[in-house]
Amino acid sequence: MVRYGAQYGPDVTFLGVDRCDLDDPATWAGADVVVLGAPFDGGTSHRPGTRFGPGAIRTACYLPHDGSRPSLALRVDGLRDLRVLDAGDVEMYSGDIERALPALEAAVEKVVRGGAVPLVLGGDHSIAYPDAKGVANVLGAGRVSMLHFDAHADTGDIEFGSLWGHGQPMRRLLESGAVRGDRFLQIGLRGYWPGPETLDWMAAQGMRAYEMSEVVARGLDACLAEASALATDDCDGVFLSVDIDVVDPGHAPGTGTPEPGGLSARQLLDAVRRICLELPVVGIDVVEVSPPYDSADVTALLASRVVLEALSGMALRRADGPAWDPLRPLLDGRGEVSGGTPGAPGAPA
Ligand SMILES: [Mn+2]
Repeated sequence: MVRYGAQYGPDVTFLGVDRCDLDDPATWAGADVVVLGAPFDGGTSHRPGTRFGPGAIRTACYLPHDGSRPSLALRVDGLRDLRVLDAGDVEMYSGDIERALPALEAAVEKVVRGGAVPLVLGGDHSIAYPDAKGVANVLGAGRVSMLHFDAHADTGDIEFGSLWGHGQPMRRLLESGAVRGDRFLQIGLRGYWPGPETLDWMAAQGMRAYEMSEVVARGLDACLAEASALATDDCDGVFLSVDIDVVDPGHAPGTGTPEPGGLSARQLLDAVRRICLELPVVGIDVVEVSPPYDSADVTALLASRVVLEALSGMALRRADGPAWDPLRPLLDGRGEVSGGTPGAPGAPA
């Protein structure tokens, strides 16, 4: 197979890291993290454009695209201390969500089976379903908790007559059994959606939302400490899903459904760094960057730095601890770390 590359625009990698081809196991043997682009906005309910997110996040940086980013704060190089490869985009035609999401799920599952952490660049938030489901397909239903940064709960049931869209992935994940309701932690919710019926459903699942009002009252650090303890209680790993609209539109204007009153860019970067440093993160997605609505690349740059803080945190976690590897010990015969043929694609979403 030939590497698919980019669905839109040039086939560039995240800040110049080496490329790989998921269909050629030799090209990603030994990878710690595999970047996947999910250039999909067919699940968008309002302003589209996130199909251009992966390309913007890969390239938004004024420094050389040389596959190296030494962190001033942590004194590690997330792109070099870890083996980070970019597998290009998964082909996801916006007009066919029921084909696009399973294609992504199969790619994520393949990455996990190979012993690498999938880092998915969205794309609208509908991709969180295949992302977390693809991880759970390997590590086990209910064994991975969710830390979800967002202005929105994304727990809608049927929207515009469809079960699939960017307002519903979290409900579908719970219904599928991939993630337990009582290990589903949401941070940054605010505004005027969803309504009471959906909030009641969320409460009945045991979901815990740290709304912005609580974050402001208690402080983000206290909320994160509590959420982290829950996320690691009787779960083997953590999936981190970052909707860039958790950040205030003043710091992240390039997104489809902006909601005033969010986190600062600084708060999100610190939170992502801390989570990836302290917790066994086994999958990440960064979603809802919509370049057509961005201004001066502010939002794409922030997403780039979210990715780098995640990788820097993981790199320091490994440097600090003998048992860093978040994934390989969990595979327990379910993976094919030794470089064999990656497993069969997951069931259709
Ligand atoms: Mn959102």
